[in-house]
Amino acid sequence: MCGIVAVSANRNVVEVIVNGLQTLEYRGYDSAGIAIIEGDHIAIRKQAGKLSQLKQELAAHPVAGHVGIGHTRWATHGEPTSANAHPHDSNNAIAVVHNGIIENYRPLREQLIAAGYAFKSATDTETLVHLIHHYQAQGMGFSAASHQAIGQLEGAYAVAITCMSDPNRIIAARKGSPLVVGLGDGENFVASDVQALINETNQFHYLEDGDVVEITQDSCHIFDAAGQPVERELKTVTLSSEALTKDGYAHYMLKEIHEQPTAVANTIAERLYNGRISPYFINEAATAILQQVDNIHIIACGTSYHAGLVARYWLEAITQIPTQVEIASEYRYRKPVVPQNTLFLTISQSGETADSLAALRFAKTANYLSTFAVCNVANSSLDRETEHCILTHAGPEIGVASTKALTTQLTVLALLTLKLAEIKQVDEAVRKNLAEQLITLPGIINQSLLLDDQIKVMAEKIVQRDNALFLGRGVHYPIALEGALKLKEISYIHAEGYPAGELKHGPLALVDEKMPVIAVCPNDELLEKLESNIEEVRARGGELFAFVDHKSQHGLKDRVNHLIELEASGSFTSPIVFNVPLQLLSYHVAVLRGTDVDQPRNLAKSVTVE
Ligand code: HGA
Repeated sequence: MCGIVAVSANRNVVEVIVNGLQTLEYRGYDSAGIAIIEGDHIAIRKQAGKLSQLKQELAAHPVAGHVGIGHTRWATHGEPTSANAHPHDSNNAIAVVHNGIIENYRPLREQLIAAGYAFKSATDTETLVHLIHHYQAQGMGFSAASHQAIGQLEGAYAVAITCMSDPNRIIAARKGSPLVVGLGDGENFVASDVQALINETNQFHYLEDGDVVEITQDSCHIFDAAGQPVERELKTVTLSSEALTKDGYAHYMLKEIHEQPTAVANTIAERLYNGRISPYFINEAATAILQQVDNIHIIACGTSYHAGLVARYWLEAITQIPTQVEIASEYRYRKPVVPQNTLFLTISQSGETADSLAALRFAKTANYLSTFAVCNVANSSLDRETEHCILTHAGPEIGVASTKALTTQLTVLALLTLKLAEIKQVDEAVRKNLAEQLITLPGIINQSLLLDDQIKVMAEKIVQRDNALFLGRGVHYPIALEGALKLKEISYIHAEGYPAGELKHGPLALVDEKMPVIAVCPNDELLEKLESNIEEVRARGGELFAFVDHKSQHGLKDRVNHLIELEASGSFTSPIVFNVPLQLLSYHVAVLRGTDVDQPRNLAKSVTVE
């Protein structure tokens, strides 16, 4: 959350910074700003609202210069106003952009106010810029003052700093929030992720926690947490800038929903061969660990947590390995008991989710057999810090509401289940059937996408409602949770997901003719039970929407108000298939309500604060 771009070059850097911020808007979009060294002063432009507001401001009041920093914000401290937008400056001598939370900002702020500094914002960030100024005023150079001030910060941060007295240099640092350094020819860059710079360079250093970097047009020096010069590997990143466009779709979310057949096929490719998991899936060391696993703890947040919940049903039913799933922000602050031979597994699209990373860091100190992760971003903090990372091959996901990332997470978790099934010597015919279901999955998802017109009609029935209930049973219960989350996130309709059997224990009281109830009804051993739960809703006048397998012998046709039949899949991959029409349903409801589908209010994609 919050995106940072900083550039030192021999050309005007304003456009490079603004273009970089555009790709980082997924990280936060409540305000944006830029600071450019312009002759004898630092020119700052900042605006509340999206980057488009800043662009208008820049068109009205242009700036130009060879060195600058930029920021797109997701507020944690102080409202999303222009005053609280970054960059923050101290006496127009130093300017700072920051992603994260400075936890000790209150005492620092009080000390600085006592020393005579006047604060212009309510942010935690402003303390850093005055602190650097304070040390400079005592005679330190830009570099020494910045290192000194950064060393005093507690909490999480990625920062970039520019300074009038050393106008070619940018100093940046990270601890807990992501930051990469891009190297160009006569120009160097810093950004929150590689996407922001991919039009400028493909050469990147991934900074480690505690690193401080100093760049000028023609130099780049990295220092570790102890202040010692350090080399970080230079990586060549192959990411096409086309992957970051909407490709003709109205929204990134819609494009990403439609990319799912390909994303799943890419995630399976080379990992499944002749009905067996191939050595390309995980290496021998990881396989050796899986051979010892007696328990699994899955820790994640949001949509990734729902992926974990589905995996628990698969892992326990197919491999009989006891599996617990927990929300990372809860797990990290309790004292979990870790039985012998327990595998820690965390799931995160970005690989930068602060709570999941903290859980991983705790797990590395606890009695776990090993740490595994499922993640979409190679070289992310999670990828680098976990012992074994299995990448999803979803490609960049820009829409804040996760779609193809979840589908590919589930695909990886299904492959992992199959791998463990091989290790546990589950019957070969069973395993073959699971593998076949995975192979046919992209085609079946494609069929679900063809239901779009029917789903749009359903969306029109829901668009005026204030609340909705999503029901599922068994492995489809997490899909009901995810359906509700998606609707909340992008349409702002209050929605809850429930295991259908739980209705009578409370939520049934909410049901009347104004309550849409959306039921996920696959053709499985719980279908009859679910039908009874649906009857309970019908008897109370709730408006029923059902998604069913088209081959099932359900008796729902005359008992629900709206019914959509899906191409039948096997029971293993069924939760993945049923999730797709729910994504489309939320999407169409949100479009009809006129919300900002790709950038819903109050949210951001990569949640790098706790
Ligand atoms: N704490 C700073 C930065 C916010 C942030 O990184 N959000 O993810 C602020 O509120 O401005």
